Amino acid sequence: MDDNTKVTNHDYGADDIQILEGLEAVRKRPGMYIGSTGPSGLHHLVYEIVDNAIDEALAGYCTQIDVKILPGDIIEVSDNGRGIPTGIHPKEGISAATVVYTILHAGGKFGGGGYKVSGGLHGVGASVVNALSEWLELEVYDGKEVHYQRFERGHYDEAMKVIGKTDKTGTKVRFKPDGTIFHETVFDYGILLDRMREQAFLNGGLLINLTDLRDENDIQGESLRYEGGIISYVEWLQNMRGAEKLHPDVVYLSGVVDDITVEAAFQYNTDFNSEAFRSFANNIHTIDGGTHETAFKKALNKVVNDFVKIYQEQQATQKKVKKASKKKDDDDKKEFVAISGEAIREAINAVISVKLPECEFEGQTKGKLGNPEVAPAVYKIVTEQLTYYFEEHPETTEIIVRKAINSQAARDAAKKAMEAKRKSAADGAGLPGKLSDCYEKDTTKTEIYIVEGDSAGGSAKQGRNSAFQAILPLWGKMLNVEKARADKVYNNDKLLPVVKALGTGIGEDFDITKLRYGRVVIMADADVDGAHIRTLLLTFFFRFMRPLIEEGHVYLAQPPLFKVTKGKQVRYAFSDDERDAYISELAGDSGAKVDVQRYKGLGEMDPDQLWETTMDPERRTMIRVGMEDAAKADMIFSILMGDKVEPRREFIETNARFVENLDI
Ligand code: 28G
Repeated sequence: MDDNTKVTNHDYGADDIQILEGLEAVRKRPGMYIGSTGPSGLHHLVYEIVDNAIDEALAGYCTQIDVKILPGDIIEVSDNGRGIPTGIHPKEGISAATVVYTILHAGGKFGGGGYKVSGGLHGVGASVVNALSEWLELEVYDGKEVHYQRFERGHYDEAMKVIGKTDKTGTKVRFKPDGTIFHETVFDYGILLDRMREQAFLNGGLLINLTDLRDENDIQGESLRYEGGIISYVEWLQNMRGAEKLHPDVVYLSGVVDDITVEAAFQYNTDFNSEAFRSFANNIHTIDGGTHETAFKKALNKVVNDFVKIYQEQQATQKKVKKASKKKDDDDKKEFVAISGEAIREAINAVISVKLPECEFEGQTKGKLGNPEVAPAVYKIVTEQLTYYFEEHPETTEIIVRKAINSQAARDAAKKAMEAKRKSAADGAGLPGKLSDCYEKDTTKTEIYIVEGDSAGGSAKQGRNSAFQAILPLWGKMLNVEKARADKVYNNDKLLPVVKALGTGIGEDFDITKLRYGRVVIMADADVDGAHIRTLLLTFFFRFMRPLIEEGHVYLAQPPLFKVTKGKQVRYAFSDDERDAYISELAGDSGAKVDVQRYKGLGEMDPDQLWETTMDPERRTMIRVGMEDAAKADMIFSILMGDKVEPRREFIETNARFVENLDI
């Protein structure tokens, strides 16, 4: 005890200075460590702590994690693992647990040849969370005693001390995020629930309890444990999407090559154009895929094609037997044409999870796994295991093989129809008739506004700067791409103008170098129909023109919701709060009459207003659509357009935030 008090009383030695510098660095540039100081960064704090508990579960010592949101938006996380070691750290001369919570980069690779597997900051998480918390309390249960230490903004006055006896083991952490760092310190139950559920799926068998105790009259919670791991994940996703299964069982493949553990699970459904992959590396969601996802697709391609070939040969032999007497053998020997990857993946729902000693993440948002050594490992395991699975399950195999053949046939038919259309001059092969094009050709300058409705299209057309802004009006409800076969999507009269105007083609023919506009802006009303069109277009881009989103070409225009006027003074408001602020600003002390107009739709704005508020690059705000947004739209689309009522109801209940934000 006295030994520990050496570091108290601000008698700092060299190591303590290192501590202080580390914590200061985190507080100075929180974004470097947690991405942002907005809601995403705030929730990240919880993930960091939970990840440490998950590591303890992966080490085989923890079976249960409890996460509580306490009144005042204080987070409490506890696990039943071994408890962070509390003994004096030989190098630092303070408790090992204190080291973990105060020294940046403490943790990292856990000793004993193991490795940090779960997401986050590779073990630097605890000290980062501590530095960014107004206060944090740590309790360690070692089977005999309860050890306790309190920190404020990462600093402590008192060393770790014993505060009681216990026969349990584990770790408990309570913290209050620092309100001077985070813009907003209110946690979103739905966001935490999504993350905890994902982690419960990825760590099959682990029990995670999430409870929101903020409102004593409305306590909510969820107990998450999935014995089936990622198999359960696929089942849950299929159910959420309201998909009808094409075959009864989820296909599950797993194996270990060198230090790389690979797990994959998938199932097909009866929809069209609804390929969905979720991939993870060390429990971190790789939203942009990477080497594991690419290798999985390649392996799936190979094995399904192998079995398509066998199936077609069988069919041919059966035919031959029937007409054996009539024809000579080699008459109808057909060349085998491989099924395309897109056709093979149509309507698949897959989860891929790999675990490896050290992940490298690439891309702008670090959402893509880069490790090259993962590809051969995934390819080997998936080809071997899937071949074996198909041999063992002939009925499922035949269903999948026939679906692949049918998907390819639909695509071929669609292509033919498209080409025929292209050739027929009457159809106006070039640009769509409704497009008001711009003069500029340089795509670093050009933009196209896809506008909902004819009247809004008219205003946009008059208000735009025709040098670099093109307008394409769309109207009415659009095709449900999920329920429509490929050939219908290719030829749909609502989407075809979009495809033609962008110039890139879609699906396998997509060619970004042909893109005619650098920015593709969706401009829809801030109401339910607008949200519908927005979701649908994003889903369409996500599924058929994905690089458009990946490379950041897609934007959402932000038209104002209110116009606040007093005499000649005009303000445009984009939210209720902003409206109220302008009302008081303009009313001033005089309390003079202020006029408030609510825009029900873009069509109510005259061309000048639309230009000023929404289209003028100098004054507008636009949201660039990221892969995460598009993937979310895709999921929302599936749920809201699906046939099943139950997932829709559940979705709307637990995801009020999306429904609010997206106005669906
Ligand atoms: C409740 C909130 C989050 C944790 C453990 C258990 C151990 C541990 C954690 O060790 C590595 C080793 C010593 C510094 C390991 C216990 C080996 C033996 C552990 C958690 C680095 C950290 N016994 N449980 N860390 N040490 N749970 N839950 O954080 O040198 S973190």
